[in-house]
Amino acid sequence: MSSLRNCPVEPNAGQDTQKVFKRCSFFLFGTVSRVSHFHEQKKSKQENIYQEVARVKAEMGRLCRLCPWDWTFFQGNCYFFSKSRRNWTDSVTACQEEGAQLVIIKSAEEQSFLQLTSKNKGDTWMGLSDLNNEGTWYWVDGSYLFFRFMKYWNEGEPNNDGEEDCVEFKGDGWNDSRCELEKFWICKKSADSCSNK
Ligand SMILES: [Ca+2]
Ligand SMILES: [Ca+2]
Ligand SMILES: [Ca+2]
Repeated sequence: MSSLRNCPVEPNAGQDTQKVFKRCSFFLFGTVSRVSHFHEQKKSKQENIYQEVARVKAEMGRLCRLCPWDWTFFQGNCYFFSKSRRNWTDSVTACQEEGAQLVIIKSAEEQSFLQLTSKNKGDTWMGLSDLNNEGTWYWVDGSYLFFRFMKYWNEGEPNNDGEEDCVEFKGDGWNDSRCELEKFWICKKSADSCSNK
């Protein structure tokens, strides 16, 4: 078998140059084959990696993000719990700027979830006021407050004490408060649908 030993850099005097050339050709061919086989293996490993990356990318695209990263998903909607405080009107604007609304409550489950979150955090604005007509409560989307939600008022509220036209989560229930006071706020918008992506 050919090896590097049989393939001298300088053929000795008297050696058959043609034989040496033949041996060296075998040796070189063997070496080139091994190197090329190594490169093939490397290439195929690389291709596998590329394929895997493409597969993971496709999978990530398929998994749909329901809410923006700092929003909370709950029963088909996304909620933003502010970290700072604003007055009621500025809270309405802050939510609009996010393509959302100062929160409008539609169900008992949602009410419990938001009330508890606010209780742990501090007084928090919702999208309900009687700014347009004293004593008549409207949500920011123009819908009126259903009778079944009246039970969420704290005892003795709403009392319009010193002109209170905006509603907050306070303790275990709702309170009408002065709109110019700065409080936390909650925005709400529909979650994205995975089927659209
Ligand atoms: Ca009023
Ligand atoms: Ca009022
Ligand atoms: Ca009050």
